[in-house]
Amino acid sequence: MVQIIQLMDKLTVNFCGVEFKNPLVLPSGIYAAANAYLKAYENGASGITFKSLTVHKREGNPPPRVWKNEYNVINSVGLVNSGIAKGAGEIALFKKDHREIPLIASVYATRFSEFSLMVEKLVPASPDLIELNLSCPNVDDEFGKPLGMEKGAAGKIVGEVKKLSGKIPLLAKLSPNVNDIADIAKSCEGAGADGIVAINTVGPGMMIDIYKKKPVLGTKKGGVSGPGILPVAVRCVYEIFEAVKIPIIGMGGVLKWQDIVEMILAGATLVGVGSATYYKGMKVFDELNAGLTKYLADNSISELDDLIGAAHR
Ligand code: RRO
Repeated sequence: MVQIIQLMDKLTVNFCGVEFKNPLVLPSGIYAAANAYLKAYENGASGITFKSLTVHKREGNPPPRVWKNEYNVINSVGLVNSGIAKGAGEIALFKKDHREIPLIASVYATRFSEFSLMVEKLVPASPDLIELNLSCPNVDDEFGKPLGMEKGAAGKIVGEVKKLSGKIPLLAKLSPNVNDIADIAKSCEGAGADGIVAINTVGPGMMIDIYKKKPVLGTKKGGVSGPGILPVAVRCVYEIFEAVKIPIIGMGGVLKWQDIVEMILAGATLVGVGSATYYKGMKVFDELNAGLTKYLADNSISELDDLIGAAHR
C-alpha cells in the first residue's frame, strides 16, 4: 500500500504554478454540470475544465448533438451555456465548496472586446486557470471562423486579456484545423499566454446513418474527437513543443494509458481525457493513472518530468 502511494506521488504535476495530483484533466465541453465535474475528480481526474462560456446564454444547436462510433465521437453542441454572469457565479460557488480541485474556466467569443469583458467577470470567481477557447468548430455558420484560427488575431486576444487576468494563468486553446498550429502557439506565447491547450476537435467532419440515409447530427457537420484523432493531436503537441517554452495541455483521442505516455513524450505536461469517458465511463481516469504508474515503475522512471518532451531528445 505504502509503495502504491509513493508511486502515485510520482504523478504529481505543477502546471503554471498550480498543483495537480496527476496529469489527467477533464477538458472543456464534455460535461456541463457540477455533479459530473465532481464525479470526474472522484474517479481520478486531477482537475476539471468548465464548459466554455459566452457573453450571453446559449441554447445550442439542434439535436442530435453528439454521436459516436467505434473510432470517433462527433459533436455539434453549439456552445450550450448559461452566459458569463451566471457561469462566473457557478464557478465561484464550485471553487468555494471545492477549493482543493484545480478548476480551469473557459471562454469563447466572436469579438475581441467580448473576451476582455468575460475575463473581467471571471477573475473575481477565482478559477485556478483561464482558457481562451480560440477554436470552437461548431458556430461557423453563425459567426464565421473562430478568431483564433489566425496568428495575428490569436495574439491580439491573448495580449488584450492578459492586461485583465492578473495572477490567473492564461491558456490558449488551439484548433488543429489550421496550416501551422505551432506558429499560432508562438504568437500566443509572445502575447503573454502562460500555457497552450491543444487540440480542439478536428474537422468539421460528418457521419451518416446508413439506415436513415441521413447525417447523424442535427447540423450535419461537427467537430471530431475520439481515438481516431490521436495521431493528429500528438503531431500538433509535438510541433507546439518545438515552438514554445510554455507548458502544454495535450488532448485529442486519448483512450489508453499508452496514449497518455505518447502525449507526454510529444511534449504535454497535462493530458486532457474527454471522449474516453463516453467509451469507458468516468472510471477511465483511475484506469489510466494505474497504467501510467505501472509504466513508470516498470521502466524505472522516477519523475514524470523526465518524460515530458522526451521524444524530442
Ligand atoms: O460546444 C461546442 O459545440 C464545441 C466547443 Br465550444 C468546442 O470548443 N469544441 C467542440 O468540438 N464543440
